[in-house]
Amino acid sequence: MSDTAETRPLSPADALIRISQRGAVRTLTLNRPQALNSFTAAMHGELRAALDAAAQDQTVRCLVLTGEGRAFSAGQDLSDPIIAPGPGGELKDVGKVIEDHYVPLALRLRDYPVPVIAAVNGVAAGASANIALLCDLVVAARSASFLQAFSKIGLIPDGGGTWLLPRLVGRARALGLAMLAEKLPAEEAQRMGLIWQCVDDAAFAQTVQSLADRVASLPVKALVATRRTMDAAGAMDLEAAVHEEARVQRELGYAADYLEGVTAFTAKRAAVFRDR
Ligand code: T3D
Repeated sequence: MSDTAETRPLSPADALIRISQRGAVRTLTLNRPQALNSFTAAMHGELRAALDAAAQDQTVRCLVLTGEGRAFSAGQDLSDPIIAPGPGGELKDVGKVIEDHYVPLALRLRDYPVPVIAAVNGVAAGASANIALLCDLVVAARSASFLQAFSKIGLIPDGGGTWLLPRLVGRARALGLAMLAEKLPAEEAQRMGLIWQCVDDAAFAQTVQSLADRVASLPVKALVATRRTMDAAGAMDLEAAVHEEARVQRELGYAADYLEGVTAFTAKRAAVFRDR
């Protein structure tokens, strides 16, 4: 993808989820900067629709999730009527909010048909930190941070956090992050293996764009199968995992991308992958 490829807006500029496309890269921008892009029911609804639309559009080969303004997202909007206590202090069903909104979002990202990059432009807190960490590649600006804010309000990590954090950084660090709820700077997040890359703020936009273009040019069907097979292997012993690898390789070995990859290698030319 050349640097001059045009970015096409696919939503109104004031949508809660701003949608744009550049080449084969679809970008979804969480767009409630006045409340640090925290999630309301309405924003969840727009995100679900935007994810469905991108999944169905065969021109999309990589998805980028990012935030407008100085935050990636501050998690659940704590003043949204779905969650905020009533005027007399009546409590709402928090479990229902998680089941209705965050469970489908986490599972959608786990099963997404193209690779997903989280471009963490600023603080990512609460469920949004874990939604970002569930993406396939997490790139953060150096000024960004990750905050497991839950213990501050008497909750546990959600958005997949209890499953993901110990797997990414081990039990000791996962418990430290979750219990102490301290902001983890992006640089430290990269150092401990929580994210793929931390980049200087000045280079952030260009790094995300180049990475997304590169991912879109790779055999995305195989990349998605890699994610799925690695996730499944976590619940298997080695014997089951190597058999599963054989099963997936058999499937990919009959796909057009494999033929193209081998043909291009033999001909000493760049491969052009098209499968999805
Ligand atoms: O019941 C449930 O919550 C169930 C759902 C669970 C899933 C979750 O995500 S739980 C975790 C929810 N999120 C949080 O607890 C994070 C709350 N926010 C913060 O801790 C801080 O805002 C940040 C560390 C993210 C950023 O701090 P700072 O100092 O840079 O910004 P700020 O001044 O705190 O926030 C700026 C504005 O955004 C402010 O509004 P104002 O005063 O300018 O009108 C603030 O109220 C608003 N804001 C930030 N986070 C949220 C929020 N508004 C609503 N909900 C938020 N989560």
